[in-house]
Amino acid sequence: MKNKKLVKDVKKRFKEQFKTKPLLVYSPGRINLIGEHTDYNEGFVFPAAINKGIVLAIQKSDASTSQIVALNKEELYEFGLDGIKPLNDGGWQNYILGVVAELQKLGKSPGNFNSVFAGNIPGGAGMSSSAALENSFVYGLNTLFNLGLTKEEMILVSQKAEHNFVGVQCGIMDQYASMFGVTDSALLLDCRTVEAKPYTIDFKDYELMLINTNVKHDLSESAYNDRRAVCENISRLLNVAALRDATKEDLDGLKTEISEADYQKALYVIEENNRVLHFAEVIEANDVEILGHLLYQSHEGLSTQYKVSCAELDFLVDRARVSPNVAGARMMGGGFGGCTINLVLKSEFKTFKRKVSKQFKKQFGNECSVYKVKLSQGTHIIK
Ligand code: GAF
Repeated sequence: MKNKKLVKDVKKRFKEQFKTKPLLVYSPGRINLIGEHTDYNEGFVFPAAINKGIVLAIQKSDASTSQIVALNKEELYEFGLDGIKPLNDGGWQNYILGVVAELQKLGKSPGNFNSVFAGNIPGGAGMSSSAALENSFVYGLNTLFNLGLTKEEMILVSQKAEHNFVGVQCGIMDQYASMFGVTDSALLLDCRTVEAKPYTIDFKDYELMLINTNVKHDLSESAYNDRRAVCENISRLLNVAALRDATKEDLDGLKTEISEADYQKALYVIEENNRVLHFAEVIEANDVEILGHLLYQSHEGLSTQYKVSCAELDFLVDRARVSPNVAGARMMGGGFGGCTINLVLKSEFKTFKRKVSKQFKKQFGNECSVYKVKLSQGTHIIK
């Protein structure tokens, strides 16, 4: 669904349900050019906000409870502001409850509110619908109740909501990209200083293609937290603040103390950090061959060293590798499903799309989805 229609539908539903005029917030999903699983190692990432997102309509309420309508699911949830706890069976509610509870912890309690939200980010695609949802609520509540939080503070609220109410010990990449996105640009983000440099993206004869496997394997949350724990453990053994500070030589010194599997995971992180910085150097010269090569290397590391890929993602990257029309490809996001990101020759976009879709269907029996995205502005009020 197009963003304009999304705004129209959310506005209409809010009016029907709550009979007042809302504040409207748009918060986008994100892609990531390169730099996967480096954010929680205080390393570098290269994400961009996209033209798919969440639209939130929100207004203060005098009632003793707050109401949220999730328009895509046609679900209404009502809750009180006291003693907020995560729901046991998970679901979208926890992202929002988490945001409200984390605001309360900061002493920035909002009052009751009514809200309607809907989105067009495909779920489980690794395009951060969760960060978009968190950011839309923290931004909306901050504006509505004059809580005085900066954008930097708001993304920390979103991240904590995810840690404490959803149970994923995520880094800061998704919330940052969704909040601070710049039109036509990707952000080289240093996850230690939480400062970013925008790069205008124009791959000339090439463009980005996302291919969604439409699968999300169960492992994703526990495996994510496990990977983070491995990295933190190795940092402790190396006596550094984070793997960002380690070199391959440091790691080699630990070889007898850690398993080969953990060694490879940490090595992946060190190498991926270097790849992001290399990518940023090459992007200005638009040397598509090197950029593509770095994407393939990133995937290889994610698949064979960090072990967060899956058969569907590997298949898509392999198909890209043998196509003369694709410069590079890799899995994107946390892994175990979701999308690959591909650098495809513009003139051959349709041909590759047709071919890869057919091959995927033949191999796995289900359809993959192909998207083109525009790099867009971050979270903002819709006037
Ligand atoms: C998920 C997380 F939320 C991010 O913080 C990041 O770690 C990513 O996986 C992997 O790069 O999207």
